[in-house]
Amino acid sequence: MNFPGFFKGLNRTMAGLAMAGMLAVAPQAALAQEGLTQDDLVAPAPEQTPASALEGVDPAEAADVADPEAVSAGSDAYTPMAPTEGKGMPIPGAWDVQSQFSPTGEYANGLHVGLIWVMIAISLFVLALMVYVVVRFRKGANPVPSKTSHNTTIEVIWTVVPALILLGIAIPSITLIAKQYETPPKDAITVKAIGYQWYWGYAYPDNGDFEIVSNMLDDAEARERGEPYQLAVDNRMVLPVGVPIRLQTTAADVIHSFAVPSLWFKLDAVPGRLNEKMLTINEPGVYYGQCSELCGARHGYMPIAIEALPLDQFNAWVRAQGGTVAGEEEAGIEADPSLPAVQEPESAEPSAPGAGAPPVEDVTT
Ligand SMILES: [Cu+2]
Repeated sequence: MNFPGFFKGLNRTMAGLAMAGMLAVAPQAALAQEGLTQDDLVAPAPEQTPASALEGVDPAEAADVADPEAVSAGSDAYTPMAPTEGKGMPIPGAWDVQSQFSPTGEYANGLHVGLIWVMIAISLFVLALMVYVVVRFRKGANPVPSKTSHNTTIEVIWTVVPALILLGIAIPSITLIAKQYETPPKDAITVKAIGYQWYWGYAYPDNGDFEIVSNMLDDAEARERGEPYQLAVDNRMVLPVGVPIRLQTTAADVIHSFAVPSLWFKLDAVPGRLNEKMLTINEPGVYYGQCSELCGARHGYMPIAIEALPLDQFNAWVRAQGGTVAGEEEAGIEADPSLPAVQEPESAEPSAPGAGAPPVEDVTT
């Protein structure tokens, strides 16, 4: 037996055990200093459903968890818009970020593309310098190397020029941050996205405070509707186009994140907190997203689908859901949920038939 080797091995083992012991003891020691026990730090466990049971939850059943009183039954008068292939959704084999359909998204994408050109220019410049040095100063062409070690002019240039480039990048970069935190104007339409395990609820506090529950469609249903599976939902979040939206997020159980890549929108939905960010959508369309915060067993199965409609069609949809449109109560006109939505389902183009004025009589005539 090789004794020195054996003892060396033993030493390592002992050192490892000692280290593990230290790590195990250290947290307790820290707690003891503050007069706490481990139990104080552990929140009382809420009533937990076993993970096996959660896996089997049918999305339709899961929807029952929400307050049924608050949930609108929806209306047959409204037919979901057909999505445009490749718009507002990921494309197989795509290299770049999704095309952007919000002003902030367009700005951010412009910065992204601009930065790529800056990187290409710098990379090519450095490559050219390296090729020049390798060729011009190789041993064969330059047998006696120069002993120059300082050149003030060049040193000033290679300090100042990169600093100016960074300054040039910082300006649009900080502008983008400011745009993303811009406060919505007072008259922005408030819509609230509520994360549940594992579906989304969309509340419209400015429109009679009804709530839509949105569950993922299964493969067959999504196919039938011509929508991408795992992005398609039964009830979409319907939003108006071209007006600022105060999009708020919160959650009922754990942290979720409301993210729609083609609208440059991502905001955590945290229980007990109300986060908000302004969103303006440039044009009608269907824009898909997903929960982007690991929230449990069915985290990957709570997609987001936003249907953006011109304001009059949005108002018609609101009425079809039994909601109210701001300003109409003052005019003495009751919102009538039985009125059909003024909407052309196949197209949300402003000139499309049916995309006319909302069903509101002019009371002055
Ligand atoms: Cu989630």
